Amino acid sequence: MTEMKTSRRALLKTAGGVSFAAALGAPIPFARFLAPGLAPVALAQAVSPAALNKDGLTLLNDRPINMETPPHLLDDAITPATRLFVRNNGLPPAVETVSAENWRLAIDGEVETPLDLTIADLKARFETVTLQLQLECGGNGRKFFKPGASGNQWTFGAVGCPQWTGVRLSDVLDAAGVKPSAIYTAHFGADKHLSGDPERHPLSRGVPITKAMERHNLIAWAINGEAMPALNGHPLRLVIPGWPGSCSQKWLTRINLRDKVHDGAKMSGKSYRMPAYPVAPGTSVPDEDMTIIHSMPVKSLITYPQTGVKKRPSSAFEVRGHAWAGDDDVAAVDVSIDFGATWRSADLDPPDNKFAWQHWRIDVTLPEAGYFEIWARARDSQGRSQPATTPGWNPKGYLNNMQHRIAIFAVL
Ligand SMILES: Nc1nc2c(c(=O)[nH]1)N[C@H]1C(S)=C(S)[C@@H](COP(=O)(O)O)O[C@H]1N2
Ligand SMILES: [Mo]
Repeated sequence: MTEMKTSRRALLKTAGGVSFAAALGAPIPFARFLAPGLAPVALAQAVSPAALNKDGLTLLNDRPINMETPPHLLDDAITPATRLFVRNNGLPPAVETVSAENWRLAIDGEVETPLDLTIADLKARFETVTLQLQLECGGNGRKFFKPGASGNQWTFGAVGCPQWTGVRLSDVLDAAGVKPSAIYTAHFGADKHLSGDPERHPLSRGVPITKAMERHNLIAWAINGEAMPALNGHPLRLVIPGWPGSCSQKWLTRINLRDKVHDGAKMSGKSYRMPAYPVAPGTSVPDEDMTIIHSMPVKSLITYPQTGVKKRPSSAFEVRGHAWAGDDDVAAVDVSIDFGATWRSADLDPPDNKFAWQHWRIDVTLPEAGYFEIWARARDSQGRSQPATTPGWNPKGYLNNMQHRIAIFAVL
């Protein structure tokens, strides 16, 4: 009976984790009759992106909360926290239960000395670094695969590149003493499984130890110099740039080093895995033929102008955006205004630091009045470039790095 009450109570919460009663500022005498999943109408606005301090994002799902950013709102060189997408697999810890002062991070498993650290310990014992690091969901672009895959129907906006402040994951692992037997990390966070079952994790992924020791991975507590938004992992998260966002555990409480590939939630089956060989769209692929995604592929976004706007023919305007390439660098960005028949290369900046996205710009003139599209195509340092349409179909719709196209009307 008590157990039923607890899980029932867990359901009586906003998607942000606050209890309905607390959010309303009033008890709910008939709470026992409120159907699971039915939010009080007085809170109907509470799940709007603006109410969650997310500026202009598109809400894809509110339990769990998932929001993406329209490309033109990603025009800043450094993504503002208010415009960083949100991808939750479960229910974030209730805001009132999160205290940065009391937060603990455990480092255990295949280490010489297990550590139990507060955020103050992290700041005192390790060098604080600030890096601009890209974060992209492995399912970004899922919407465009045919046949479609279940899951959030991300278009282009499950990506961002803010500045993160924290300590290097490798420094912390070094302090714990990585045993030669450690081959994989396992990450754990304080969010809850949607079922309310405390034994189940919504997400627990990891990376090979060689990737974990890469010097740009951070255990971060700040975005752009400020505390992270609750939905993006406050007070502590991992940032493992270049790999699927799911490797970057939010509300980080524990990193366990393992002597085998981690088998936590969403590590196995079809999750964050690709067929080991190309398959025809719609193929049912046996689990044993699925391999774990490592680096994300090369990709670019046009962040200015906004799709659909009007421009004057025969007068130049700037087109700009960003490009990134997982573990690699971007070597070139080309732009086409004639549906891919001809391409011109854009000016491309080097990254601010390794794993920051790279800005590009080009002046474009539309020759006459009418409908045009602007296409952008990035190429990485290994010569791989973005396909015009969806790349290799896969059961869960990952790694769609097709070119971004925008519509422009040239009007006299
Ligand atoms: N604890 C926890 N960490 C998590 C997730 C989650 O559901 N729970 N989602 C992951 C996924 S799939 C992505 S893409 C990124 C998204 O980070 P963001 O919400 O800050 O944009 O967080 C990752 N870290
Ligand atoms: Mo993700």
